Amino acid sequence: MNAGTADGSNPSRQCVKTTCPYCGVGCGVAATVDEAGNATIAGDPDHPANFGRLCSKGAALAETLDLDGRLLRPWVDGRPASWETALDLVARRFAETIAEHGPDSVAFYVSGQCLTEDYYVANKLMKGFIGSANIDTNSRLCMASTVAGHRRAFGSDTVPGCYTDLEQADLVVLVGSNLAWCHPVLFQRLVAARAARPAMRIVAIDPRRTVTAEEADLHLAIRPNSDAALFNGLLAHLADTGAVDRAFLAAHTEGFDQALAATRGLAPAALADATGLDPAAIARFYALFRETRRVVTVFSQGVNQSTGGTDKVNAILNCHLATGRIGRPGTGPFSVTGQPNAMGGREVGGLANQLAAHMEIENPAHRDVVRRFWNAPRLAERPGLKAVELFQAIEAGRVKAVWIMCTNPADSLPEADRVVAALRACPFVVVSEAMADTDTTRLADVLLPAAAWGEKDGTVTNSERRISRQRAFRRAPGEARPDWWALTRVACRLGFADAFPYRNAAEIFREHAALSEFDNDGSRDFDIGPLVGLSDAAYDAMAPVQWPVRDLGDTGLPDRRLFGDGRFFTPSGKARLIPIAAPQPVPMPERMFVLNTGRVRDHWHTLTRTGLSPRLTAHLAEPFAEIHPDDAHRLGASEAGLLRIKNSRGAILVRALVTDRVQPGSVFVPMHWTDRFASAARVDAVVPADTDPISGQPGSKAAAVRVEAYRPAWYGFAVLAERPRAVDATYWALAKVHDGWKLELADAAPVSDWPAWVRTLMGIAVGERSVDLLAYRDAEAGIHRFAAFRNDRLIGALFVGPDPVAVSRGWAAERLGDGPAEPRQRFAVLAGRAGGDSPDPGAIVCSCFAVGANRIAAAVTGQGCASVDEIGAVTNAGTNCGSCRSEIQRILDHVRRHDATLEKAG
Ligand SMILES: Nc1nc2c(c(=O)[nH]1)N[C@H]1C(S)=C(S)[C@@H](COP(=O)(O)OP(=O)(O)OC[C@H]3O[C@@H](n4cnc5c(=O)[nH]c(N)nc54)[C@H](O)[C@@H]3O)O[C@H]1N2
Ligand SMILES: Nc1nc2c(c(=O)[nH]1)N[C@H]1C(S)=C(S)[C@@H](COP(=O)(O)OP(=O)(O)OC[C@H]3O[C@@H](n4cnc5c(=O)[nH]c(N)nc54)[C@H](O)[C@@H]3O)O[C@H]1N2
Ligand code: SF4
Ligand SMILES: [Mo]
Repeated sequence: MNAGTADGSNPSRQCVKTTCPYCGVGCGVAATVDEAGNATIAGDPDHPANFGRLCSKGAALAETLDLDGRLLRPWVDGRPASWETALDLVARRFAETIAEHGPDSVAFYVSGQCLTEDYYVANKLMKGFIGSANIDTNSRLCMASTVAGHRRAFGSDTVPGCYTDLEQADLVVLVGSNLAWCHPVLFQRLVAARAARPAMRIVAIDPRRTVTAEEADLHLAIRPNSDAALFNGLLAHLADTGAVDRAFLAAHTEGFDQALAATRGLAPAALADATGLDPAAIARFYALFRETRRVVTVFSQGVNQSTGGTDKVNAILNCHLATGRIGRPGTGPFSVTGQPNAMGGREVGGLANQLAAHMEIENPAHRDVVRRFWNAPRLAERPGLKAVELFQAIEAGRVKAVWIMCTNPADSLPEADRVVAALRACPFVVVSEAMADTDTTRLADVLLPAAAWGEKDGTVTNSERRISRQRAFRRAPGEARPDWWALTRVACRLGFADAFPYRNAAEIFREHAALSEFDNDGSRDFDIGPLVGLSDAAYDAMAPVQWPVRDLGDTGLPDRRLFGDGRFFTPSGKARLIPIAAPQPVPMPERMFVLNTGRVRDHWHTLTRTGLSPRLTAHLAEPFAEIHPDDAHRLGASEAGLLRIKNSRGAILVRALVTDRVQPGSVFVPMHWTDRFASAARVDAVVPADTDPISGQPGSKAAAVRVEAYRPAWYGFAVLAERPRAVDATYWALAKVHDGWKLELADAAPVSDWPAWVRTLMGIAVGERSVDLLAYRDAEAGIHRFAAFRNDRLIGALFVGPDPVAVSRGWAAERLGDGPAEPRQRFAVLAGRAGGDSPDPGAIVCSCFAVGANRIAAAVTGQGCASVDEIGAVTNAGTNCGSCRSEIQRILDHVRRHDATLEKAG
C-alpha cells in the first residue's frame, strides 16, 4: 500500500491511496504514477467520504503537481543555503530571542493544512518545551467560533454527526455555507439523497443567492450577521408551539429557561426587520424545523467569520438541544470544516487557547496530564496570542521571531497590508513553504522547502471525525522535506533531542494516540488510544477510521455519533443552552456597502495550487466583485467595467460582475487573488481586524467599504508565452492557460509609446532579430493590436481599446500552442477573432471538459436539450465530477426564460 516516504528512496509505480489536500470533506483519492513519473488521479471507490466521487478541484489534482515554482532548497537572506545552515540559524535566533526576551517573544503560526503529525510536533515544541502558548493557526480565521461554541455547549469541541446524517435527514438547513462550491462532494451526496427521497427539504440561509441557494427548496437571503436573531426567534417559536423536548431538556441539558428568556422581546415585525426577511418566509422555515424530526443544520463561514460568530453557533446549537435533535441518525448541528486537517489541528491543540488531545490550557488538571506525558520542562501555563493579536504583537515589536508554516498570512489575515508591514519589520521571519514565490515568502529571512501533497506521509481528519492517511506517491523534489522533520531538527538544536526523537510520521502518530488515552477515563471525547498499537506497516496500511476509536479493528463503517446517550463533557454531564443577545442591526453609513468575501468553485485560497491549473482557472479567471444591477447603474459602473473598493484599511481594484445574486448595498469579492496574480486584489487589505470577543475569529464577511467605478483610459487583454516579470498598468490580472498566460489590463493613464510598452511586457529586446512584431492601430479610435512572433511562433498578443476588450479569450490563448504561423494566420491573430468554424465557447462552466456557457446555451436552443442530463449527453458538460451541474441548470433556466420572453414579445 505504501509508496515510501518523502525521505525514503523507493516510490513505487503502483496505485497509492491517499486523501485530497483541499477541503474538509476529505475525499479518498487513488494516485497512479506511470514510468515517466506522471500521476493520474481518481476517486477512491472505497473511501467512506466520497465512494469514488471527486469534485472539479480533486479531479484536476494531477495538473497542480508541476514542479514549476516549487521551493526546492532552503534560502537565507535571499541566498540559497544548506539545511544545516538554515536550521542552525533558526535555532540560534529563536534561542537568543527567548534568552533575551522570554518565551513569549517568539511564535509559530501554522495551518489547518498541516498534517496531524506536523501539527503535533509544532504544538509540543512551543507549548511543552519553549514554554509559550504562542502558537496559533489559520484555523483561527476559519473554525475558532465553532470551537468556542462547541465548548460552551458541550464542554468539548465535538462535531457529533456523520455525513450519512445529511442523507438521512428530512430537513437540511445550510447556514452561511456555499456547500455546492466549497464541499462539493458532500453537496452531491445531499442532492442525490433528496432526488431519491423527494420529500426531503433543503433550506439555505445566505445573503447571496449562491448556487447552493438556487438548489435549495427555500432560500432565506438574510441580512448579514442576523443569524443569531433568526435562531433566537426559532427557539422562541419552538417553545411557544410546544415543540421542545421537555424530557431531553430535563435529563440532559441546563440553561434552557435563561436561553429562552434571552429570546423574548423580538416581536415578529422586529425579527423581520432585523433579518431583512419576509415574515412568511421566516414562518415557513420555522414550521419546517418544528414539524421535522430529522433535522441537520450545517454551518460554515457565514456563521463563524463574524464578530458575533460564537453566539451564532450557540444560537443554532440551542435549537438542536431544545428539541433533542442531536446524536441520532439524521439529526444534529454540523459544522463542516474547511481545510483538509482543520479537525486534526484541533485534536492536537494547535490553537493558542488549547492544549493537546482536546485538553484545555486553562485547566490545571489537563496541564498536569500533558506535563507528565511529555515530561515537559516548562509547559505553557496560560493561553497564547490568537492570530490577529499575534500579528499585532509582531507589529508592536513584542514578538520578535516567528515561524510561519503552510499558510499565507500576507493575503489571508484581515488588515493584510498591516500584516505585510509587521512581517517586514519583524527581526526574524521563517517561512516553511512548498512554493518559492508567495506574498509571504517575500517577507522571510529564512525559507524552508516543504514536501507537499503526494510527497509526504501522515494523517488528516475530515469534518465527520474520520482520520485518513495521506500517502506519498512520488519523491519530494530537490531538498524539500516534511514539515515535522524541520521542526524536529530545530527542537534537537534547542536542546530537546530526547523529546523529539522521531524518525517517521508513524512514531509521531503513535505518541499522539497515546496522549489521547493517557489518564483519559472517558472524561475526554478525543480518544484514539487503540491506534497506539499500530506498527509502521499497519500505519502505512491504515484504513480511514472515525474517532473515538474503541479497538484496533475499529475501522470503516458503521458510522459513529456522539451524544446519542445524552452524555456531554461538561462537569455535570449535561449540555448547556447559552442565552444569546442577538445584536441589533447596525445601519450602514450612507453610501457605504457591506463587503462579503468567500470562495469560488474551482479555486483554493491563495491560488498557489489551483492557480497552476488552466482547467480550474478557466471557470473564473479574474478577481471580481459581484454587485447588484441597481448599484452598478447608480455608480455608473458598466458590465465588465472595474470597481475600486476601499476604506481606511486599504483599497482593491477588481472587475465588476453585475448580478442580482447579491442584494443592493452589498458586494461579494472572492478571497483568492494575491499580488502574484493581480495588481491590487488582496481582499483582506480592506477587511478590518475586528474579532469575535470570545473566539478571536475575525469578521471576514461584513466590512464597510466605499465602492466607485474606475474609469480607465484603456482596457487591454494579452496572451503571453512567458509569465511577465512586471506589468506597467494600474489594473492587471494574470491567469494560467495551457501554453502560457493570459492577462487582463486597464489604466487611467494613456500609454504614449505602445511598441515600447509591448516589448517590455513580452520581454523583447530592442532590435531583437528573431522577433517579428506585427501591429494594427487605429489611434483615433484608441485601438492598438500587437502580435509578436519569435522564430515564427506566437510569443504574445495584445489587444487594447477604450472599452473592455471583446476578443475570445480561449481562442487567443490557444494560438500560443500553435506551431509556426503562416502570414495569413498571423493576421488572424491580430484580428483577434475565431473564424466561423470555431465559435467562442463562452465562459467555461464545466472545467472537466472545458465546456463554455455559449456551447451549453446552444445545446438548449439549437439541439433542443431540456435537462442537465440531455445537455451532458450532447456536450459532455457535467458528466464527470458534476460540480457544475447547478450552473448548467441555471443556464438552462435562463435560456428558457429568455425564449419565453421572446415568444411573448413576438
Ligand atoms: N472551492 C473551494 N472550496 C473550499 C475552499 C476554497 O478555497 N475553495 N476553502 C475551504 C475552506 S478552508 C473553508 S473554511 C470552506 C468555507 O466554506 P463556506 O463557508 O461554504 O464558504 P464561503 O464562501 O467562505 O462562505 C459561505 C457563505 O457565507 C455567506 N455569508 C456571508 N455573510 C453571512 C451571514 O451573515 N450569514 C449567513 N448565513 N451567511 C453569510 C456568503 O455569502 C457565502 O456564500 O470552504 C472549503 N472549501
Ligand atoms: N477575507 C477573507 N479572508 C479569509 C477567508 C475568507 O473567507 N475571507 N477565509 C479564511 C479561511 S477560512 C482560511 S482557512 C484561510 C486560508 O488562507 P491561507 O492558509 O493563507 O491560504 P492557502 O493558500 O491555503 O495557504 C497555504 C500555503 O501553504 C503552502 N503549502 C502547501 N502545502 C504545504 C506543505 O505541505 N507545507 C508547507 N509548509 N506549506 C505548504 C501553499 O503553497 C500556500 O502558500 O483564509 C482566511 N482568510
Ligand atoms: S469535495 Fe473536492 S476538494 Fe473537497 S475533498 Fe472532495 S475532491 Fe477534494
Ligand atoms: Mo477555512
